[in-house]
Amino acid sequence: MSFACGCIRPAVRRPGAVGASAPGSRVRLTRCAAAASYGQGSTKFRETQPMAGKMSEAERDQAVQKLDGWTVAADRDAIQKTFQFKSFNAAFGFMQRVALAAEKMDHHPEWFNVYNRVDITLSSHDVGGTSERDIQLAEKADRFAKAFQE
Ligand code: H2B
Repeated sequence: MSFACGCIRPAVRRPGAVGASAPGSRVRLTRCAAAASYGQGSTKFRETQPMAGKMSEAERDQAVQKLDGWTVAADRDAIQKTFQFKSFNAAFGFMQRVALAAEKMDHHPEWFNVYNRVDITLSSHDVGGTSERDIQLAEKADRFAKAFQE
């Protein structure tokens, strides 16, 4: 069984539940919590929000210019930015905000953190390049960063 969110996850067994599955039997699959709630991963979201397709180079370059400090990656069709904060606490607080937004969007960053620095690369793996989802997540990241850089 699979779901619109793409999640395939074994059902959580409650302690004391009767009827262990026989060896080799199929695990019962259930819908993930993220998809069950009204988030971007939900069926409802997928029905109302078509997936943004791959941008042309010209569209991507124009969109990146409008962002604050984002550049096109040298070696692939992706956008990137390095964020600096006053402390690890601030950097990690920022990452938590981005992570929650990313999960809601079902669109996740590639990132690297050391102490007060966070390098983020955004690309849409499903279309093999940059899409409007990357631009939207970049804008959110910029907004969250401001709050943690004050
Ligand atoms: N994140 C990013 N950055 N690109 C994707 O194409 C993508 C994602 N796809 N997060 C999602 C999850 C996909 O793997 C699931 C199955 O919807």
